[in-house]
Amino acid sequence: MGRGARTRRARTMLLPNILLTGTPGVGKTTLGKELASRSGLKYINVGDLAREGELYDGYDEEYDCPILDEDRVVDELENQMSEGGVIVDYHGCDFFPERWFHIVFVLKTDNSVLYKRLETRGYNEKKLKDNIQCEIFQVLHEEALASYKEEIVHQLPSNTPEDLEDNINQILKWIEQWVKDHSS
Ligand code: DAT
Repeated sequence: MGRGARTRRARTMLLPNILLTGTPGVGKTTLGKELASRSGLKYINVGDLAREGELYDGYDEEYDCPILDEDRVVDELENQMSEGGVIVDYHGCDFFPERWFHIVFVLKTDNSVLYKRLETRGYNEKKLKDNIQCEIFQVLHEEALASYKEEIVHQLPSNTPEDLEDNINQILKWIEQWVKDHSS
């Protein structure tokens, strides 16, 4: 094999796309950033992306927050997602193309722990109650199961720093295996 062939192969190394989802406050950002720094994958926070690009479609008066323009978010991410190697963090998952993700993690946190985290964020009573209910009814787990193949959807406990470390190590191992399985 000549040098050219080797270089070409190195450049086309495949990397997986990972979706981190779950109720606000379960630890998606914390896990996503740490995972990115240890794996070399790129971390994208969809909430931040929308804010920066003003990817909104109106305002929700009841929930007092802008409404995400899902189509524009998908358009904005399409190129990067088709290259691979992206960790996406968002508290919703039914509007992304199913083909984007090789694995989906739904983080879950005990109610009392989540309540304290959201209280610290200064959420008002309604927002606190809605988010705790979202967690109790496993809304994001159901949404993930309805949107992706069951076998790629995994729940991860996210209560303690030990959980965080376990989750990182488990996902790093998964990435390593995925890369091995997809290299020729
Ligand atoms: P999300 O991105 O899901 O909204 P976050 O990463 O901002 O959540 O985390 C919310 C808060 O909880 C933040 O103060 C960090 C803390 N946290 C996250 N994961 C944790 C864990 N496994 N153990 C203890 N605290 C955690």
